[in-house]
Amino acid sequence: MIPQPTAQQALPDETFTLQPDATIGIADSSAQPIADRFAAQLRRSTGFELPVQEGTGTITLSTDGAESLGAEGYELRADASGVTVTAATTEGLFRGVTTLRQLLPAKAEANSEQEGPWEIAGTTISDFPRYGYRGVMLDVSRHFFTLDQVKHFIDLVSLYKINRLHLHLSDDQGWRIQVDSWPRLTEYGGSLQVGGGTGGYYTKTEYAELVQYAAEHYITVVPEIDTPGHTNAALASYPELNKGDQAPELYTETEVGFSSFAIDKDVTYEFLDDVFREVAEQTPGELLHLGGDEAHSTPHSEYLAFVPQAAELVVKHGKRVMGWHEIADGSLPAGTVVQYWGTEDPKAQVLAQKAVEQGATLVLSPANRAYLDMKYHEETPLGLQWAGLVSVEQSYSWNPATLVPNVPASAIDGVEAPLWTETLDDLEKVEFMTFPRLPGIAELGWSQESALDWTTYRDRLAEQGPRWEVLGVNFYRSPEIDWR
Ligand code: IFG
Repeated sequence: MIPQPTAQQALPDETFTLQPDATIGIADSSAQPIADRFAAQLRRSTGFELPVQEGTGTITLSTDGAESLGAEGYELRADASGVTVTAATTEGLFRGVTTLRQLLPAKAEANSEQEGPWEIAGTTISDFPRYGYRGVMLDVSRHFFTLDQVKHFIDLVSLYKINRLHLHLSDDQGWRIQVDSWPRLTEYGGSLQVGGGTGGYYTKTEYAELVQYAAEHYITVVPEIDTPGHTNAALASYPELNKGDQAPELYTETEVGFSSFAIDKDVTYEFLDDVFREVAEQTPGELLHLGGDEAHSTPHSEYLAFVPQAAELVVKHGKRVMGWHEIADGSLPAGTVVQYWGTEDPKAQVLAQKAVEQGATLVLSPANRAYLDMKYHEETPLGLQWAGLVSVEQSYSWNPATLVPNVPASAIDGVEAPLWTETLDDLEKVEFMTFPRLPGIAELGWSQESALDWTTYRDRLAEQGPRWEVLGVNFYRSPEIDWR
């Protein structure tokens, strides 16, 4: 089981077996969508009818209990008489059903009918997450990923109780989200991608469908519009955004730090006001990420003047600011979340401490631990290695509570694993770099500190292999793990 539940007891001599006449009971209609999605999956793999009905069933999903376990908590019991999942909210129920999926044999994930038996060893679980922010980031700018590809990614990461999807929607190589008031951002700025191939972008309809699909998996989308650097796609689309009113060419290489908004031009803030307004309107979540990283072509004094102005525009449109840790050098509005992407580099740690001193909280994405685009080892054919080689063990063996020195544990909102896509242009490559490291980051975000132990974790990770094979996940079979 990954993430390890907070409390789990085996019920020896008790085994639950799903029979062909099994039913799924829901205490009230709020559980219907979760029950329907779960039943549909089990019907495919077992061939059983599995009707969903009001009231109790062989498997009963109810949302009238477990209040003490919080919004994402749940209780689960499986014994010879059946399975019950109880939560105070549908989000908690979804987390409990996610656990139930892992208690069933891996073949329960199959898209075609499999032989039984469908057994679960008797157990009781009482579970809730350590951190509220358990994220993954997909860079859809360097290489564009379609709505269906992102949906598939959401299916996979939701298996590990990930609850935030940070979409890196703009960068030097491509602008990926429709902005009605500045249409050339996508028509022109979204037309290419790294390597010079055809890019792409999400229309507002597609983006709404993406946000909805994530919400059905109890994942909140955190959109990022990277500023004031990583802006070549926008600068190429509108000459007036440039200091000298000259638009650069579209860019399809992979250098960083060469682009900057014109900090002292009013049009820059008119532009961001429009962009943040339109993005905020499509964002049910409370966070809007304004980037802030690698602004090497923005004079630092101008950067310090820019951040509060950009942040003010995010707040104006009803969102809380999120940004990479460089923004902490400037003054931040209340409620800001600073994303730490440092390694052990003291300068980055100082910025994280500055963030906390001014009341911000932290999401931890240490590049030498959580960057899923880092190579596993020297021979990994994909990915980068500027932050070092990140083995499966390296990505798991760290403690979010103590990673950044001299900040209180209460300042940590959680963790996020970024997947930058300079070298990744299809789902197979995305899966190869994401699995098997993402589940470990998800565990660091969900499980109690006492559960974090590499020697036992690696055995639990090995048990995920058969599940990924059934699901067709192109995971890296790291020699660090004794795959089943
Ligand atoms: N740093 C850049 C990313 C990406 C990354 C690749 C951040 C915050 C290196 N910024 O990470 O755009 O290029 O590993």
